[in-house]
Parts: sequence; structure tokens; C-alpha cells
Amino acid sequence: MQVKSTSFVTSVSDSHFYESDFNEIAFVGRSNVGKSSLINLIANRRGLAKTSSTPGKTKLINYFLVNNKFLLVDLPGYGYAQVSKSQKTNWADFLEEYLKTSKKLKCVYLLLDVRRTPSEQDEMMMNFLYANRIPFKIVVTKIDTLSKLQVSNRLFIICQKMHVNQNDIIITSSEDKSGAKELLSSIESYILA
Ligand SMILES: Nc1nc2c(ncn2[C@@H]2O[C@H](COP(=O)(O)OP(=O)(O)OP(=O)(O)O)[C@@H](O)[C@H]2O)c(=O)[nH]1
Ligand SMILES: [Mg+2]
Repeated sequence: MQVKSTSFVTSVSDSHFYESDFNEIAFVGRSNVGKSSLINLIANRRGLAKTSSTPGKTKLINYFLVNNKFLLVDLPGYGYAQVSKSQKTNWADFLEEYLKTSKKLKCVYLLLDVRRTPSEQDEMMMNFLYANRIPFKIVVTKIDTLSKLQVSNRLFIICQKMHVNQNDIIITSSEDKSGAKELLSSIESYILA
């Protein structure tokens, strides 16, 4: 698939989710894992989704239209320490409600930073996706930050922890663009399915 056009559609901050006929592909993961950067990588446009080195940048659900055909959905990150407990609960509810109720959601990409061991929240998210029968795929991000050997060691640990096969995950870097093609063809397979 070639990305020919991308545009920002809308942001939502409460459970009045955006509804349309377009299929949706969503990105979840802890704050700062690189969700917005990955959307920009797919779109081949640096500033489309706002990125930041300060965790918790994306507090809204942002929808981006690709090729006038499907939507990329940038979800708020979880695991951000600097928010109150009630705020955290609100965000988790917000996220889960979107994931449970969106009728056009075709696949969720669960992002994991190659340098970090998956957290309890990552595992909870995966279990939530399984429990709700939502198709998902694991994407490892930021592989440019480690050597090849370190990456392969980290992948082993991540796959073990998440009970997945290395062939089933997508390995990416928004910095050097690795994995962009694999991610795009994976998205295409879910959009067409
Ligand atoms: N080296 C490197 N840095 C990355 C990569 N992807 C993202 N980053 C950096 O990581 C930080 C967070 O990236 P974002 O894309 O904003 O992360 P996010 O998951 O959208 O974060 P929230 O919106 O807070 O949930 C930024 O400083 C990015 O430049 C990558 O592949 N390699
Ligand atoms: Mg973001």
C-alpha cells in the first residue's frame, strides 16, 4: 500500500467517539512509547500527530484519515506517573470504552519500547484485547536506540513476557524508518479483511 494522502480529522475527549464508515486501526501503549511518531512514520509526515519527549502528550483520541480510505487512531498513553489516580481511572475507562465500542475497529497495534520490559499495564492491555476478542498485533518501537545484538536479546525477553512468537511482532524505528513497510502491509491486511 502506498500512502498518498493523510489528514487530521478530529479529536475527541469524551465518549462521543467519532463515527464514520471508515475502518479504524488504533495504536495503544504506555506514554512515550512512540505511538504518535509511528503514525507520522506511516503517514510519512513528521508533524501530523503531535509528538513530545514529555510523556502524556496525547490526552485525546485523535483520528487521521489515510488515502480517503481508513482511519489511524492515536490513543492516549497509559502508565504516565504524573497524573492523579482518578485521572488515571478516567483515562483507562476512556480507552477501554473506545476499544470495546468502536464498530469499525479492525486491529489494535500494541506498542512496546524495545528498551523496557513490558509492564503490568502492557500485559493487562493485552489480556483486555484477548478478552474482548479485539484483533491486535505487537509492535516493538525505538530499535535504533540499541545495537543489533541488544535488540535481539530484548526481543527474546519481550516475546517471552507477552507469550508471542518473534515472527508475530513488528519491529520498528520511527527514527530510521525501519519496519514501516511491514507495518503498512499488516495494516492493509486488516483493512481489507
Ligand atoms: N530514538 C527514537 N526515539 C523515538 C522513536 N519513536 C519515538 N521517539 C521519541 O520518543 C518520544 C515520545 O514519542 P511520541 O511519539 O510522542 O510517544 P507517544 O506514545 O505518542 O506518547 P504519548 O502521546 O505521551 O502517549 C519523542 O521524544 C520521540 O521523538 C524511535 O523510533 N526512536
Ligand atoms: Mg502521542
